[in-house]
Amino acid sequence: RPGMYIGSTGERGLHHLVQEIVDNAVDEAMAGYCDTILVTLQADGGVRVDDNGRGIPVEIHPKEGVPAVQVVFSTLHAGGKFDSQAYAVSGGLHGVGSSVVNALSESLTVDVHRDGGAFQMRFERGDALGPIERIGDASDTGTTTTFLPDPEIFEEPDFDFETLAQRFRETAFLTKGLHMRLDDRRGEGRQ
Ligand code: TSJ
Repeated sequence: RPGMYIGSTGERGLHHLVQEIVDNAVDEAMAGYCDTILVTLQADGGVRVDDNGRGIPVEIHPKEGVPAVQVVFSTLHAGGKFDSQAYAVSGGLHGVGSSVVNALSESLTVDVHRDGGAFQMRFERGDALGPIERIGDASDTGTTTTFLPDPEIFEEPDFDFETLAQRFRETAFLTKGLHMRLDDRRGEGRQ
């Protein structure tokens, strides 16, 4: 019942998906570890969100027994709050919806750069395609989430640039030192 979590499966619900993901990066900015968030509307209809924060921890979560990043994307109501100490700053209800976005996405990929490594985990309709993998080295840190909203759930899968841009202007205005950018790559060639 998607509407229970995102309100609707119409245009508002679709835009809500982006905000649920972006809120996690904003939390990282509010904690003082991230100053740039880039959102890209991709040619294939998907959305990519990049931040330059610390990267979601990839080590085994002590309570759950799986990598923290997997908890974030697979557990209802688990967001960036698995370390309540680190997240005392933002509070509120931000960042609890990543698993909802995952379940409502035909595909979702999370890329994490931290501890010198590039890590990746992929999902389809919320199901992990495999364990998190180290796919290379990285000298930077950050988190990237790329997702394609499920066309079987969202009948109108088109994002409105201005709706997103206006929301990001407000978020950037309210978050000291945070830069947000929205790129529209739709219509750039074939998929
Ligand atoms: F970028 C993004 F929007 F796609 C996205 C960023 C999506 C999600 C679901 C999460 C994040 C995200 C989470 N960016 N940064 C973080 N940070 C953490 O999760 C984090 C990092 C380090 C530590 C630590 O204690 O070392 C703790 C946390 C919670």
